[in-house]
Amino acid sequence: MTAVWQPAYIGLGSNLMDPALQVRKAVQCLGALPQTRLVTVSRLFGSRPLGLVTQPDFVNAVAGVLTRLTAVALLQELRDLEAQAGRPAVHEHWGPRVIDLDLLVFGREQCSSPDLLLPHPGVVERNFVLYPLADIAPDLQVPGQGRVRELLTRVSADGVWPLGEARPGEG
Ligand code: PH2
Ligand code: MG
Ligand code: MG
Repeated sequence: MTAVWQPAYIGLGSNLMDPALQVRKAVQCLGALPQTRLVTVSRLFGSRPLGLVTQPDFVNAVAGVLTRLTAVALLQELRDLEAQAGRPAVHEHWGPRVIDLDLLVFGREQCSSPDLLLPHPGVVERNFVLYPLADIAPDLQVPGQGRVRELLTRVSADGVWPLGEARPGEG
């Protein structure tokens, strides 16, 4: 455990077994993690699957927490939550999943060990990460990458939409 409280951002994704419910349940679980406080949660977004195209649409969101855990300890907690939610330890790469919890940003840490990449490479590449992140932290400086609102201008808005609003192209 580190002595100071660190802000961390966690990406949530699901495309199986009532994805919106899976994401909401996972958010509740984040709020119950040891040495951790849930601070803020983005809206839920629908998103077209990246990777295998023959899988259901995803629901994605991002949560912001304050934690006294280390990045490695928090990552382990996220893996435990994934397993509790019924996600098999071995699954198809880029395939469908009940819940995916990715540690996106942890304080100002930058790390590229085989186990832990910080910031998560998906932050700058994936609109289904950046749109929810911009919902709660547009001014966040992603270590080594830039400010969220600027990163957002580099990705397309294609295939990501706030849930509850009409899907683009559907009027
Ligand atoms: N996660 C994946 C693979 N593809 N596509 C969307 N839209 N959202 C995701 O969270 C996602 C994905 C693997 O983690
Ligand atoms: Mg992921
Ligand atoms: Mg993951």
